[in-house]
Amino acid sequence: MVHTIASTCWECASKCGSLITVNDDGRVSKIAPNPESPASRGAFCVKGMRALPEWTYHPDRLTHPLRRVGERGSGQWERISWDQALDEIADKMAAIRERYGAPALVGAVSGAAFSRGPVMALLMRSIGSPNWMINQDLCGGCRAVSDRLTGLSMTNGEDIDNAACILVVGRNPMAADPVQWLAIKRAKARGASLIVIDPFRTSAADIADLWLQPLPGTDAAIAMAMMRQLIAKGRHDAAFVQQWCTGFDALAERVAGYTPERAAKLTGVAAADIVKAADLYAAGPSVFVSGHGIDAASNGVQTFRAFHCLVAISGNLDRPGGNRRAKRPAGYTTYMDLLHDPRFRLPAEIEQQTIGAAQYPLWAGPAGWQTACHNKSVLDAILDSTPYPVRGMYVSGVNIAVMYPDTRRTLAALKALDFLCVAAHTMTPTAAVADIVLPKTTTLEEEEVDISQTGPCVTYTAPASKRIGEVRCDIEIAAGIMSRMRARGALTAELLPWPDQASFNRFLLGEAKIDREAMRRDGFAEFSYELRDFAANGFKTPSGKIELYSNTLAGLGLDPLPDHVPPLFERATKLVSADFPLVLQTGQREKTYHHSRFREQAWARKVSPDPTIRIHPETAGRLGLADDSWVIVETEAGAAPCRLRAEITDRTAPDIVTTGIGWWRPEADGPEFDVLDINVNAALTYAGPMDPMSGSVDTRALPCRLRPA
Ligand SMILES: Nc1nc2c(c(=O)[nH]1)N[C@H]1C(S)=C(S)[C@@H](COP(=O)(O)OP(=O)(O)OC[C@H]3O[C@@H](n4cnc5c(=O)[nH]c(N)nc54)[C@H](O)[C@@H]3O)O[C@H]1N2
Ligand SMILES: Nc1nc2c(c(=O)[nH]1)N[C@H]1C(S)=C(S)[C@@H](COP(=O)(O)OP(=O)(O)OC[C@H]3O[C@@H](n4cnc5c(=O)[nH]c(N)nc54)[C@H](O)[C@@H]3O)O[C@H]1N2
Ligand code: SF4
Ligand SMILES: [Mo]
Repeated sequence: MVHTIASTCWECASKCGSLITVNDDGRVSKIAPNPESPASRGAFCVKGMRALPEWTYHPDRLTHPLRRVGERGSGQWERISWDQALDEIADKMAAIRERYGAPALVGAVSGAAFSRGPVMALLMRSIGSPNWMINQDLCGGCRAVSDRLTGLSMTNGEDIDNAACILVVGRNPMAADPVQWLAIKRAKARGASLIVIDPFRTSAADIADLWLQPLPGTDAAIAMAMMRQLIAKGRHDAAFVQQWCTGFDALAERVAGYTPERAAKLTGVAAADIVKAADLYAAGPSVFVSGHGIDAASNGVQTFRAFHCLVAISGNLDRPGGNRRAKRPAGYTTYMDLLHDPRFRLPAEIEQQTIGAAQYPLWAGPAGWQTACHNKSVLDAILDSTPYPVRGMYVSGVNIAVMYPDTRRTLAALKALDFLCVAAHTMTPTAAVADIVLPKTTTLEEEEVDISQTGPCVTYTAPASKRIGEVRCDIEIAAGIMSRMRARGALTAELLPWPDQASFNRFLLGEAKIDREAMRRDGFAEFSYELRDFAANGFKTPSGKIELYSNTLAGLGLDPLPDHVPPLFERATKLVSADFPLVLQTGQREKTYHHSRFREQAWARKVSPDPTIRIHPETAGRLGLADDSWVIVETEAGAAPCRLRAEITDRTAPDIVTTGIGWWRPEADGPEFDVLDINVNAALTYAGPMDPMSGSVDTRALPCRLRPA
């Protein structure tokens, strides 16, 4: 019987409420937004509506395990059974574990916003390896480290609907987050003011009351000057600061040097506009909406520290119309709780061996924010055996060969492994160089329970579609690997006791007072929460307060106060000639794609057929670059160029060029599928400099040059 299920899309972290129509044959025929969802309130996007079902039923979908028969990357495969695949994976992993030690095995996944993150972490820990890697040095690592250091715990809790002023910094919600975009438009319609800080004129900038266009990577100076304005005019929340913050005097002294005029010189934004931004923000309640545009940078933690301190001293933390702290029903275990739960961890002396823990202890290892390892350092370990050899990898939910900078080196590292197993939906450039490829369920075939901080509510994703072929989900694959490693005496601990998603989700829900039947029926369950329960639920910092001045940073020999740190291109041009006169920005999101996903879909390729690079008309004229023509792009530190297609627009500034990410062509020859040609990461370096607090690298503010192809 045709029926409709209320569910939650988790194709991305927005987690929009959905209504899924399922046919007699168990296939999904339609996906629509669920206006009842308290988190998304009817917001949705074309990826969830169209790309996800087309991906699930695509003729190129991988439906059974494959074993490589030819050379690595030769594209020759044979079909094998799950038993054969899992036995072979366990044989190879156990042999590497025996010869080099368990840490020589690494698990790779995209992040911890989805259950596959903690599942990968606990699988690797069970095998005895502390090494699981996620994208965060390229994604939200700076925000997360700052949030934790400062003690805010506020990521994703933006209360846009009750804000009088919305401050959007380095975020393009129109493309990246339809939930935020809809909320911003609702807020504008009721008269809230909107400030956008972005070097590119985004759709949000088009509707903003005030658009500040800074030089890339200089935002901290704006935040510092805004704090100075608030303090100078007595418009900070002195009572809140007195009760809940430490280090205010030191912060006030530091920001005193940031006059609007000085900030104007550092950022290229008019001093009067910085003053206006401070006045609008001070009128509050104000919400800070941040994005990837100020993350993934070698000065990113300091930028976030400046904005996070602004949120704190203005009293906008955990109040209506401000930035809510993370909420959860009592008794519920979040993915983060699980990763940090002592019952599911390895002894500290083993976790201390996490790759990157020595250099980035705030990020990796026993005291790190997410306990994961540092990606770039893992690639080094594969190629140089420092700090020790990494010889085997299990990859699920990340397309390393496309999404990590320096594609040639990344591919060289993957090919240098003794054993590589990749779980994927279609043959990707990462899967193409594997020894074993496993067919993964899509999110339409899986059950997931999570918290949306936007609601806040518990979200429920129903396994709506009948599975295709022999596909399995992450926890089933992990359980299969566990049982075979156990049989080979190759487990260190039993840290993944759930055989399937249903039992895992029951564990997460735990003792929480959530009506499970209603949750399954509605696709979500609201729970009650209290704002400003600071006394009961204090700040997780050494002082138990919000740390404007961080003793943790001081103890590591790092700057305990936020500050402006010059962006890469300013530091770089001091060292080199004017050969690379432009600044390259990468990563601009497209509505049709999620990173490297969905390039196999004809409709998406029709909307967006090629990777584009946005160039100001003056610059294009000077360099003789015609609209729509192919352009060769080289960065100062990158090993090789890539090709992108010119789009001439005055949305970008004359010296700044802006492109997206994630390009490859599934129809091109493997194993590269054009990743060395039209993928911007082929033109980037992964060598650093790295943010000293988070280990993040610059994916923007990169010195570059262009020429006609
Ligand atoms: N459709 C779609 N949605 C997505 C994704 C996707 O691939 N496709 N990816 C998801 C993921 S994982 C992420 S991390 C997010 C990322 O999405 P966002 O957080 O929106 O980040 P970006 O699109 O990288 O950049 C946002 C804005 O930052 C600006 N920017 C660049 N440099 C600077 C700077 O120095 N200062 C300031 N103030 N602004 C700057 C850019 O011009 C851009 O307009 O999107 C998520 N949503
Ligand atoms: N130069 C540059 N590089 C960047 C960025 C940038 O802005 N500039 N952005 C960075 C950011 S913010 C991020 S988050 C990363 C993204 O990098 P990735 O996470 O690698 O991006 P995806 O293309 O989404 O890769 C997901 C892959 O996992 C596979 N997969 C396996 N299991 C699952 C599953 O259960 N669900 C899903 N959905 N997929 C599964 C899919 O087949 C797909 O190939 O890239 C980073 N790289
Ligand atoms: S934004 Fe799109 S892909 Fe992401 S959860 Fe919502 S509908 Fe799904
Ligand atoms: Mo990301």
